[in-house]
Amino acid sequence: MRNKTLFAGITAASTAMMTASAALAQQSGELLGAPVPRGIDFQPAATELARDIHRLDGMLNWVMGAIVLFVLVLIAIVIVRYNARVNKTPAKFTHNTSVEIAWTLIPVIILVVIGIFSLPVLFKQQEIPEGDIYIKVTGYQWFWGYEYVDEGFGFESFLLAKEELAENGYTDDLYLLATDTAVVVPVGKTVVMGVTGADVIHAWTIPAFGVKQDAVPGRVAELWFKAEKTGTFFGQCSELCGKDHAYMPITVKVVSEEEYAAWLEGARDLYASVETDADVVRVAASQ
Ligand SMILES: [Cu+2]
Repeated sequence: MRNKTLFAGITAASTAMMTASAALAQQSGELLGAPVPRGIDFQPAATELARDIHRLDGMLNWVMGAIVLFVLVLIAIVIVRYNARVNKTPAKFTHNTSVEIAWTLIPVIILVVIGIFSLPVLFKQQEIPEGDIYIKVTGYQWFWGYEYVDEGFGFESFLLAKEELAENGYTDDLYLLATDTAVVVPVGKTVVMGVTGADVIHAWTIPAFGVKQDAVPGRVAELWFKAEKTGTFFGQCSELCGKDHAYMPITVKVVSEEEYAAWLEGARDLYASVETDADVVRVAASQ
């Protein structure tokens, strides 16, 4: 009875939570790519890559569930039928060729089937298309630097302190996710990001986009995404990079093309004169 109530409670709570977040997204026509309290599922997908990953995860869960169930049934049969009380004279044989062939071949077939579904997803992530916008992102201890390569400007992105959230238009629960400056990209355009590190290994990610890439010093790796919905999306450095690893979040704003053009206008003036750490590093390297 108690379990039933608990289960009903969990169901009701999760339904309410899903309805609430769906309503919120519908209201503004915008997605908020952020974790939710007590959430256990993925953040809603905002790119085809993320949708592919979710679909693959769903499929793997069924495969995994079936295998776990099968093994559980086998163990149950052994417990019930072959315990010392029921099975007084145990068999002494040690090999069974057909069973051995089966338990070798069937897992191989399962792995091949998984590969057929998972490899295309992996290749889609790793085969970088021609980008409409190219942004170089550099991980520093402990903030991110962004360069809009074709536009010739760059800026740095720092964690917003709790008391700075409201004035920047963020709610309090976005602490450790919201940054002072955000990466702004237009909806429906292919964005290619060159990811590197300046000091130690960091990792740039936006879960709702289905992208995650290590930022390794001395190497520029690439990732790409094409956001399908406007909204604000958050991520966090995902490679343990030192004492402030938890304090270098990532904020990406996906806006309409017109808004992007307007932002670019302002950003060119605003950031062109700002000397970033990246410039300092470049100057130092060339000297
Ligand atoms: Cu980091």
